Amino acid sequence: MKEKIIEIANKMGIKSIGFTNVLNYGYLEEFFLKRKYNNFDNEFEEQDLKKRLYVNNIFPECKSIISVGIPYAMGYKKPRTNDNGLISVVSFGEDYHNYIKRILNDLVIEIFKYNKFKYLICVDTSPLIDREICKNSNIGSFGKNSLLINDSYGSFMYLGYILTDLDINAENNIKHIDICKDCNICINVCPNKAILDEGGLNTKKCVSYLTQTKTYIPIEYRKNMGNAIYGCDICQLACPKNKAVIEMKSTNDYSKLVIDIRELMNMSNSDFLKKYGNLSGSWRGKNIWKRNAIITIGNLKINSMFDLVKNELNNSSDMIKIYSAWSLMALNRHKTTDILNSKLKYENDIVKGEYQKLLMGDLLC
Ligand code: B12
Repeated sequence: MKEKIIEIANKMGIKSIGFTNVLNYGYLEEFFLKRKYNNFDNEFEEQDLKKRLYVNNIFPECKSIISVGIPYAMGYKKPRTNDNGLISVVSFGEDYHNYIKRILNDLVIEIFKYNKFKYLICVDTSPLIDREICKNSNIGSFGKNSLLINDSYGSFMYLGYILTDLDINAENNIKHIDICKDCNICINVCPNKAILDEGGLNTKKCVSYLTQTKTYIPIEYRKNMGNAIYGCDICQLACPKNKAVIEMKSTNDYSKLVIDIRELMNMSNSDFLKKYGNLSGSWRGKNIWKRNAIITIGNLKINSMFDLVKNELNNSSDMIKIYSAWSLMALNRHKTTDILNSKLKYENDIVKGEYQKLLMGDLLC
């Protein structure tokens, strides 16, 4: 069955395919508890460890897993822009959740011609640990930046897998192979120092996380977000294992990753959905992109947008007000001091507290 599935997948153009029978990930429990204790985890992860570590809690009939790595970012060069935002190449083109699910669905249909089975397709949104499952399926090895990397695609591969009730005898590649050795490039380039010296991530510092979270972004992290509107590619672009992929020839127009922030600032929710709703990076909604645009304006010192941001001090959202005040301070401290002082008496305690912090000079930008 295994050889037949590989043959079918290769015929469909899927080159990175592997299998595992490991269904019990209890061996990771200590690692997860330590991460939580160190506050390195985040709100995007399933909190119930039983759902994350035991595949049969998600799909009781599961006996084996068919995993794939699907490449992206071929020929990717970060588009240059001095006065606009940028979204990550992970969000280029069709939402990868739909794209990978379709590929896996087509694979199931093809395998069904030989053998019917029960299955569940997972891409990103399952509580299971995609990278551990795919590592065990021999799709790749972990880099220090915590990404799964292989020789064909570097780390620029989306991961997906099919939980099945098939009896497949897999190799189960549980061991960690150190592919980075003395290389520390990703650790050194990460603007927020989110990558730990020993490998792995303090996810709460990762720029990708900061662009997606709805929680408060500490002032000292904002500067390092640069012009990121969604996601971050810095550790991957610097990784030597990705050199071949980004040097490949491609007709993809990556300038589509540049986001017009002036337009974004004034967009309605429905216009946002029309323009960006089909991108994987739009899942957090317009206001989070808008918050990131406001941070970008401060970081890129786009003085021509001062009045545009100033208007946002009248926004009904505390979040938008707080970041606007910070951005205005970054643009023009003198002018903003007067503006914020005049607003203090109208604001609630949370917003007032933030304005006062900025007025006291607690501004690391
Ligand atoms: C929450 C989440 C995030 C969070 C947290 C990421 C994190 N590192 O924990 C944030 C928002 C920061 C994020 C960012 C990104 N994400 Co994300 N994310 C997820 C999600 C939904 C869960 C991850 C999770 O469970 N984390 C908990 C930790 C413990 O698991 P882990 O990160 O996979 O860690 C494993 C290994 O990396 C390794 N490991 C971790 N630390 C260490 C330390 C050492 C010393 C060693 C040896 C190993 C090791 O062991 C862990 C257990 O197997 C997964 C999908 C899923 N369901 O798994 C996608 C997923 C991990 N994300 C993905 C992508 C593409 C990204 C971004 C590149 C997007 C972008 N351009 O902005 C960045 C990359 C950031 C980075 N350097 O990891 C892909 C990764 C593909 C790949 N080739 O690895 C996934 C698998 C989605 C998918 N199906 O394609 N993501």
